[in-house]
Amino acid sequence: MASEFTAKIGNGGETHQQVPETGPHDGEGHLTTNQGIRVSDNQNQLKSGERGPVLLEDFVLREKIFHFDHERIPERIVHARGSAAHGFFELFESLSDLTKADIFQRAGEKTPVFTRFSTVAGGAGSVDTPRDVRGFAVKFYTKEGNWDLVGNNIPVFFIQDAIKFPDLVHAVKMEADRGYPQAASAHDTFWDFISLMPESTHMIMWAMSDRTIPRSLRTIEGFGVHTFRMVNAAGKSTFVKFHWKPKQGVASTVWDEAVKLAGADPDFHRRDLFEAIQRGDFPEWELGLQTFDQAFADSLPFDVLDPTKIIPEEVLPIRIVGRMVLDRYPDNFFAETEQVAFCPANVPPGIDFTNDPLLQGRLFSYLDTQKSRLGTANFHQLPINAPKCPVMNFQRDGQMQMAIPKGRANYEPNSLSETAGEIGGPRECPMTGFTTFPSAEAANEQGDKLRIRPESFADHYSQARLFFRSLDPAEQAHLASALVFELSKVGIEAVRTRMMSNLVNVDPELAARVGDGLNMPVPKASKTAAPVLDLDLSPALRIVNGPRAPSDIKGHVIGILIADGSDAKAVDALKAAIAKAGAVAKVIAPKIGGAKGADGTLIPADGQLAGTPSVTVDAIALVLSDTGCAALLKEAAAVQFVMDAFGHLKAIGATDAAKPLLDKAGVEPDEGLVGLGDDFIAAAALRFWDREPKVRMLA
Ligand code: HDE
Repeated sequence: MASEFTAKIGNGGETHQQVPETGPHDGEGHLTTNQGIRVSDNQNQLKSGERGPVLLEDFVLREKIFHFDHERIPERIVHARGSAAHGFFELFESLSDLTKADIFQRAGEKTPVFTRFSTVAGGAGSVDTPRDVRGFAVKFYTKEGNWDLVGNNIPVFFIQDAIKFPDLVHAVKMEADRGYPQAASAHDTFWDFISLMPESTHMIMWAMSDRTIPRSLRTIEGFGVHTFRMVNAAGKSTFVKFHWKPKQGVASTVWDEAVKLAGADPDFHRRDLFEAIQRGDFPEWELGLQTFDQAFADSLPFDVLDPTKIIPEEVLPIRIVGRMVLDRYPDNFFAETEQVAFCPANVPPGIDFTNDPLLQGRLFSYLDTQKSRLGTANFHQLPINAPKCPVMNFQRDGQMQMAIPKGRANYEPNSLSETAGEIGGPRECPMTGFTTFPSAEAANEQGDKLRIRPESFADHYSQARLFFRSLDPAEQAHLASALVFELSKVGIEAVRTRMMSNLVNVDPELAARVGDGLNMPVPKASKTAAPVLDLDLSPALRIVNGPRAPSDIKGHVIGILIADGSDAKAVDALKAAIAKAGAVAKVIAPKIGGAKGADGTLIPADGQLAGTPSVTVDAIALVLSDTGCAALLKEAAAVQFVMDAFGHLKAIGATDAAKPLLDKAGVEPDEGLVGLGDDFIAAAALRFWDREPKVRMLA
């Protein structure tokens, strides 16, 4: 039955639909066409007679459909699926010794940012949790123009030279003839390419690690990847690598969980980001720098221009210089998240490039791609892309020009400002304008024109080995199992064998584990272009038992499973304890209307059991009575809820009455199975890695 909505039939703007009885009719609230003409009826098109044909004259209808027909724009060729938020960057200390960039001058100063996270391979409508690298792109709206730090959640890349990028992307995306798989690297063409590209081996170690199945966008690190420069007011250049460190800790899912999340909630990461911001739990990252000079660069066993290499933080510590807080979700997904246009070439004076050949290629690509994606060279005028400082030049016209430049002069030099009443326009400024650092390499006019990869880029395996051997044993097992999974989806046996021959160079034991997982003989090591070195390990690279694993439940989501007969007071007490610890409680019941508590009161639910499986929460509490538990034993979703929480190594808090459900789900007692008191709050922060060998056979 209609309440504030009512159904009307008849002429004169009336309708069969339920429409609000009173809607806004005046002023700002009035519906108009794009020409500003007020619309009298948004329910019925203009017809010749009640049952007659539609009239071509109906400009309200035609404009609406015309605009709808053109709603879609080309999606990004990579990083099509993304989620973003507004926020600010706050500087902790002046970096004037390193850079003249205005954003880094004054401690405590805040600069607005817009940050977009993305997957790489899938289309815009793909799911949030495939195994994939995550983009981490930050637009700083500085007083000296926009600075875009367009990074990833992995500090290295697949290739060393931009000319290989189209091949890499073609290989990982849907196969050319069959159009699948979507958003997955587990297929022939990707591994065919990778197995032929030894330089990608280090990145593959990261890609097969837990880094590519993050729990949340809030729990990923970010990296600028390339070596950049900072240049100070005296013209001194310092090399810099940029890092983002999440205050929420670094956390990932287990593979089975990521797969199930894809079905349970394709928007899991997007929703998590939205909900965290809406509830005021603002995601935060610290900006860290690794800075160094040429002498340090020369002391390293690899080239700092090679984007397949890291500088371990044990070798060069990360200096924390500021923080980024994301505190506002976009008002409109398309206008902001979709239309935002990043470009690594957007740098203010004081930040500069190096000759990293991948970075150099990117400097061209992004501007070019925005033209085809956004359709006009004026995309920089869109609100989300427009700098928050004056933009003045003699560039003119083009499709969708939004600005109305004043004056006669649209060229420079001109002398019009010397004429009374004329506007001559802006002028270059050698003092404050962007100047390129005159590096020796850039000024080298002696060198031949070459298509060549330097010798200093030849070592493709030492850092892959460093990464694998630095991981916690649990993560090593995940990595080996990911390789087995992916290569098991490769139909061409020769590709699997070739890939294993590369893995032998990384670590013969890793290759043996993969060979065993595939039930295939391990081939001889492939030929290497440089000797493989045993570098000092870097435990800082670990997620499991690593320095940045979450230590408390702040920001976590805890699922409380209830059913008829649950103790309402116990539910309330648990919710209060969870809230006090800075986490979020989600009450899950068989029916969305809630469950009837033991005292007859209704316990409201936030999620329905079948639609809120335990993969969507970080830990579970079973607040059940004997009768409630007995009922849930006959509900597969309840059994699966508990089985998955156990299998995904999460903490389980339970009342005694929940024991039959625990038993049916195959839960074996361990440190992660606790009561509902403080133990649970402490346990809920963790994953119980020791449990894993009991629940899954890993490579
Ligand atoms: Fe990108 N990349 N990329 N990329 N990239 C794009 O620009 C490209 C690379 C990264 O949220 C595109 O607007 C080339 C490395 C992110 O909108 C395109 C090369 C890193 C995003 C493009 C690389 C990245 C992009 C596609 C090799 C980590 C998403 C749509 C030379 C440091 C930004 C677009 C957003 C997007 C080209 C390699 C990060 C086609 C040619 C390395 C986070 O211009």
